[in-house]
Formats: sequence, C-alpha cells, structure tokens
Amino acid sequence: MKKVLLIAIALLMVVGGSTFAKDAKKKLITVGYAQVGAESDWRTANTESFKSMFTEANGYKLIFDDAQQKQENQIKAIRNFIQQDVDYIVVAPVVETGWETVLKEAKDAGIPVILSDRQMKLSDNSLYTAWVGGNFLKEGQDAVAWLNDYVKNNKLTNKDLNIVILQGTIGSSAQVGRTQGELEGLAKNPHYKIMGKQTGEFTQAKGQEVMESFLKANPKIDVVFAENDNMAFGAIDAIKAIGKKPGKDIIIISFDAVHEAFNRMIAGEINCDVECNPLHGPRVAEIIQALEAGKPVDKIMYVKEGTFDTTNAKAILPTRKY
Ligand code: GZL
Repeated sequence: MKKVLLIAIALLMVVGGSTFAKDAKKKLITVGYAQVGAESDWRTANTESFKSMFTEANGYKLIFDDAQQKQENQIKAIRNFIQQDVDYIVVAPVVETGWETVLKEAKDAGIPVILSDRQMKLSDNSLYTAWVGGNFLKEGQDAVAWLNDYVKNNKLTNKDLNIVILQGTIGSSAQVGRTQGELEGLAKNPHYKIMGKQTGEFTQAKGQEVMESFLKANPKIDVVFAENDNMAFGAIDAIKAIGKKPGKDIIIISFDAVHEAFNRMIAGEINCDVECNPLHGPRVAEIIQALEAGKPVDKIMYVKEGTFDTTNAKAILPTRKY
C-alpha cells in the first residue's frame, strides 16, 4: 500500500511540477502599448522606457505599436490588443477626443486601459483606470513665468516684444495645456504681442518650415515659444539661415528638456526649457503591479517637472536620465 502511495505522490509531483513550470512560463503579463509615433526625441525616450521596463525578465510580454501619429492606427492597435486578449492596454493618445467607442470595446472585453503621457476627453471616466503624465497647463504657465523674470532681469519691462508660438499637434493635451498656459500668461502683459501661432506637429522639419514662414511674415520677432524641443531645433535652423543668432537676437523658450536641448542651452541657442518627463515605463509598471495585487491606484498621477535655462544647464546635464 505504502509503495502505491509513494508512486502516486511521485506522479503528482512530476505532473504538478511540469504544470507549475508551464504555469510559471504562462505567468507573463501581456501589455499592449499603443504609442503615438516616433516624432521626437521625447517620444524615443518614452518608447525606450517602456521597452526596457516591459521585458520577459521583468515578467511581461510587450506588444508595441507605433501609430505614426495617426489616431486611426492607434484605434486599430487597441482593437488588435483586444483580439489578442492582452491583460492590459496602455495608450498615449495622439489627440484628446474620439476614443469612447474603442474604449467601450476594451471595457466590454474586461481589459483595463491605462493612459500614459497625453490625456483623453471622455464622457465616462470609468473607461480608463489611471493616467500618468506631465501637467501641460503648468508647463505653459512656467514658460511665461520664466519670460517675465527674463524681461525684469534684462530691463525690458517697457519694451514691446513680438512673440510667435510653434504649437504641438493640435488637439493633443500637450498642445492644449501648453498653449492655454502660454496665452493666459502672455495676455497679462500688454507689451507681449502675439504675432502668430501655428502647429509644427512636434517635428523638427515642420517646426523649421513654420518658423521660416513666421520670419518671412514678421520682420521683427523677439521671442519663440516652441512646444517641444524638436520644433525648437527646427526654429534655430531657420533663424540661423537668415543670419540671426538664436538665443540672442531671438529668445527661444522650449518644452521637454531632452538631452540635446541641454546642449543647445549650454551653447546659448535655447534660453529656457520646461521639462516634460518621458520616463513613464516604470510608472505604468507600478500601476499594473498594484492592480495585479488588487490594490487601488490614483486616477491621475502628475510627474515631477522642472524648468531649466542657460544659467543651470551645464551643471544639471550630467544628472539627466534622457
Ligand atoms: C508630452 C508629449 C509630447 C512632447 C513631444 O507629454 O506628448 O509629444 O512634448 C512629443 O516632444 O512629441
């Protein structure tokens, strides 16, 4: 009898063990990430932070989709993730509207949706579980606050300043918030004259093109707000092409604070850069781990962000992570 029992236990261990091993392999959490595109240095850093976080070694299977800045591609990717019955869907929504239908499909499929980077405007906020990203309105306000200080410190308070704005992708929450913060802040000073605002789609090429048109239409531009660094790089090229000095003849205030932008501040070509931290991979992983453990998560999580300029860029550059 004892022998039979021993054989049964040994059998159970073998079957159990192999199931356990199979189970252990099956325990990967599948995450579908619908990324905006690859339009900027910021986006590259953001993608890298997801790809280095959501690895098999960390217990994940990442299905990554680059939508090339097209909402219809992101919607297709989300439907594809639903088809594959992933455990979590992460979206960096290229624009704020047009998501209700596909998010309802994810909800009906019982798949939690986490928003990262940009936000969505929804009539039913239960359609997503949590959002983590930058405070775009504050970023715009901080950019104007820096200009106000610059004007005071350089005895320009009674001088009219002609200002142009290179906006991000129209309707993206980064553009909506930054532009709102800029316009509300600039409206408080009658010496700030907004000569034009136009989207450069967050890309260097389009930013240069729009800046060229601003320079042709306005003989005197004093300040450029570029709603991301890649458009600032394009604006710098356009300004140099007409023999003017970026950062001296024309003040450049940018957003993102990527590595190359620090080099430009050190070179004096960008005067101020308002940070928008892209390293959301670990933050989204924290949210997923909390959900896996059945713990509550905050609906809205703003990341810490700073403002840098030519006075501190050199000292801070070695500490930068992107
Ligand atoms: C901001 C992000 C923006 C960056 C751009 O969170 O959505 O998109 O500012 C990027 O560089 O293209």
